[in-house]
Amino acid sequence: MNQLEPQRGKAEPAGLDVVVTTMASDSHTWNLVFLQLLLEELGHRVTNLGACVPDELLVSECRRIRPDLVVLSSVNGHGYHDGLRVIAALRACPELARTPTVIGGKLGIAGSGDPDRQRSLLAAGYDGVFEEGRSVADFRSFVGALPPAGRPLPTAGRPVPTAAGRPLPAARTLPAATASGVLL
Ligand code: B12
Repeated sequence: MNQLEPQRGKAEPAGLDVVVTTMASDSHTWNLVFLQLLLEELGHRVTNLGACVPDELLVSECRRIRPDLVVLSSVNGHGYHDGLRVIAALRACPELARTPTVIGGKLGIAGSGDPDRQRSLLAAGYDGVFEEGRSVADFRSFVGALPPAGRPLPTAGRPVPTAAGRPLPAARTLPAATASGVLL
């Protein structure tokens, strides 16, 4: 192998370009390392934005990279509120309005699996919410069902929930995640 060639682990040409990040308030990093390793092991290319990412930087990096998937992780208990703010900013960008975007971790301070919390995150524009428990298995299934990089999302299937006031992207469909990954 040419030593100057970029090293991409087990990434395959058909693998997805994924942005992994947390949000402005959260300084935890091992969750991000875990997600990066998991996605790379699945053959995807990961840009890990690291901890305490300001909203403006998160949005500008996603606009620059134009990823196939954005994965937000938060464990400090502010994830729900940070997540609502960030998804509004991402979905407000026309080029990110259809990008599959999920959130997961410990999103509140009263344990995981609050169905109201998951519902409102989905309604705000997330395509999947993965809170602890079986979340990693469900997340793997979700990622595995996404179309390969460069292929358009399928036109048949489940429409993505949208935030009030956010236009429904044309023919926008995604794989239905299961259990904690909920697309209701
Ligand atoms: C290490 C640690 C820290 C370190 C972080 C160092 C670092 N470089 O990361 C330090 C000391 C800095 C820290 C600070 C704080 N921490 Co802290 N910290 C922890 C601790 C002990 C371990 C976290 C860890 O690294 N786990 C290892 C990783 C691999 O696991 P994980 O983060 O849980 O992620 C897993 C899942 O959640 C899931 N996951 C996560 N994200 C996503 C996303 C998707 C899409 C999917 C599918 C899955 C997924 O996958 C991972 C693997 O299973 C936890 C307690 C615990 N045992 O979890 C508390 C904990 C996360 N911290 C907590 C708190 C409150 C804080 C502070 C607010 C404390 C304070 N008052 O200052 C600050 C936060 C500061 C901030 N601005 O964010 C709370 C959060 C409470 C909550 N959510 O209910 C916890 C849970 C401790 C507790 N029981 O109260 N912390």
